[in-house]
Amino acid sequence: MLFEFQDPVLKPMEEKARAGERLSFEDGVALFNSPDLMGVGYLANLVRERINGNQTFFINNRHINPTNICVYNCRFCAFGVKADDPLAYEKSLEEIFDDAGKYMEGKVSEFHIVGGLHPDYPFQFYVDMVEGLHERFPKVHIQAFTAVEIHFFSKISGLSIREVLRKLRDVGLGSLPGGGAEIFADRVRNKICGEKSSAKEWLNVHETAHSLEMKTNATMLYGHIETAEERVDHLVRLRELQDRTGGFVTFIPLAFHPENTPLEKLPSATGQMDLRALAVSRLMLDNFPHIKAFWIMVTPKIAQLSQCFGSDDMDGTVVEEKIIHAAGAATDQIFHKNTIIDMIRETGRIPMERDTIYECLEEVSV
Ligand code: V47
Ligand code: SF4
Repeated sequence: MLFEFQDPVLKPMEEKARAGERLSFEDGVALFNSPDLMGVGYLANLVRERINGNQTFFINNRHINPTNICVYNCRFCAFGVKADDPLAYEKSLEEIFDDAGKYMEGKVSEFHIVGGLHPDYPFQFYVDMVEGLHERFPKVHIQAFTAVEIHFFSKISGLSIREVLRKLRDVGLGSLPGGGAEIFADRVRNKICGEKSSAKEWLNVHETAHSLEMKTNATMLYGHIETAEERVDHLVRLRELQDRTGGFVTFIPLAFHPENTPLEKLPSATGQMDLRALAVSRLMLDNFPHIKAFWIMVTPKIAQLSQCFGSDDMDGTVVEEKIIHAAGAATDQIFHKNTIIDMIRETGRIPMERDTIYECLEEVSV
């Protein structure tokens, strides 16, 4: 059956999507601006099914946020606070190890660790954290520290990015999460997070990690002050790095949550925008193996719908999430494995339990 596009601008992209041909910057902008959301979703689904068939991935993981005290003041963030804030917290290494040990009966395969940039912790604290977790839970993959954190560790330790990554890798760090990318364009970065790593520095951390054979994720924070052109520029810069290294495994568009942030007058991202961001990412990032709809970020309902709008992953069981909940996320913080499996089945896709780097895959048969 032929699909009928409501927007003729999309039609020439169908052949490209089917053939795996690269879309241009202009195509990306047209996809973001097209009134034909179903047409954009149709194109993204062609690519999604060509790359990932009928499978939808999930992981049994735990998020750990060691501290919310942060030297920076990103304007989109409600999580980071100063040490004298009544909401400030610091977890000791023992508390972090205890947190990690909770719920271990669920066969956790990943610890996902990101936090504030603490003004006083030495780099050794983070080395001890990774080493201690790896010693206690040797089978669990440790995905920790955004590129912004790695860059900060390099500043406080005087070590190069490569040395920081090597030291952490040698004690058990498996891969890097994709946070801290926000929007690469200087205009936006200067306005919302001018103090922290630049786009060039973020990309350099990931390129260095890839050269050390470490896999990483990438993100894009959308739905604040960025334009369609700036979103496409972000995706194209990631695509170019992936062409050189092949080290990214998954891309996660992050919907801006305004509550309790200095930008709280801005409206929240709509469901239409969430689906479109996932679909356009799938279409532009032709060299990324996976596109993740993080259910905590976009709601479980959109995460389900997005399984036919380009995404092939729903993230995981999570248990405790503080960053988006500080900014008003109304979602739960925990999903039991069976709930995720049922949600995936309902979409008509086949649930596949994965590890962090999508190497250990198991079709769920119950
Ligand atoms: O860099 C902060 C985002 C990121 C808000 O790799 C916000 O699988 C929306 O690294 N509204 C950190 N987003 C979290 C992170 C992450 C998250 C999910 C999956 C993965 C992955 C990594 O959280 C920050 C920033 O982009 N963030 N505040 C907010 N108000
Ligand atoms: Fe700190 Fe990260 Fe929040 Fe920025 S986004 S203020 S770096 S915790």
